[in-house]
Amino acid sequence: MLKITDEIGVALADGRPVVALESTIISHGMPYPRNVEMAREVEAIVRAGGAVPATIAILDGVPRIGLSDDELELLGSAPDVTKVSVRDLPYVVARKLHGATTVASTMRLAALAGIRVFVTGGLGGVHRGASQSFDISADLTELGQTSVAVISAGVKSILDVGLTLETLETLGVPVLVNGSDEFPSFYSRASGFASPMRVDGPAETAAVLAAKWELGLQGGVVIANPIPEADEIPAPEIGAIIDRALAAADDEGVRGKDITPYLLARIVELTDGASLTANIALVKNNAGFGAAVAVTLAG
Ligand code: PSU
Ligand code: MN
Repeated sequence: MLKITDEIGVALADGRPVVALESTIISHGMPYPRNVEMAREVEAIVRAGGAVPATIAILDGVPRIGLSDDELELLGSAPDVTKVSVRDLPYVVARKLHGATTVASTMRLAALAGIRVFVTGGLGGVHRGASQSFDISADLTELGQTSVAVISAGVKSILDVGLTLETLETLGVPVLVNGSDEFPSFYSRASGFASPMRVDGPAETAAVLAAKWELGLQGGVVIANPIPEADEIPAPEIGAIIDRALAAADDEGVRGKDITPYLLARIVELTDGASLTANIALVKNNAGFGAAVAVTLAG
């Protein structure tokens, strides 16, 4: 039921490095047209790093591994693209809809295709106030069971960073931080939480992935790659904005799967676009690192 491009199919058959990329970040994470520019740039960075990019989405109900430029444009601009987590996959396939895949569903489709390294911007996690709302992203359950490594810039403080790290521990998911003793919070390098496990560079990272999977341990690995210093928004500054965005979401009664896209768009507005610039910079940074991890793992 998967449609894999010839280029990716051949690379996988030859054991060459392939890097999965998600599409919710394109359709629901950033405004048009910068979302499409970002998607193309990230693919180019993965290629320059010696790996084949595999952007994953669902088009007309068909799960697709690898997209053309026109298809990226469609995902970034069409109004009728559903945000698809794992629970949404069967409905979108049966109804032949367009779907943008989250971290959870991208991991699952990547694993079905045989791809082990996946680059994105931010992970879903335990939302603030989850003790009342029960809002915990399916990204975490997927990390507990599907053997794909996910490179992100950590967890944004629209989430409860501490509870997200606790949940990942419960699920048996290693959380590595590249080159830092502190777990990063997406827009900034600081979060107030120590790195659960520190690695320095792609070789040390790939060694942990190989060890996990050679031990027969099922499930994913979180690799947090802090935003470069030059691009970061200091934690107190973005923290105040996030609090305002959360209050606005509350006032408007935004809930469930709409909450993350709503908050991201609101934060872009409240920062006059500075959060979007930081978001794009960190995804590009992750693409270079992810390609290096995939190349090391394949070699
Ligand atoms: N964080 C971002 N940008 C995003 C997302 C999270 O900075 O685009 C998306 C990812 O696709 C992630 C999803 O998997 O939101 C989580 O949504 P939910 O909490 O509904 O599972
Ligand atoms: Mn949720």
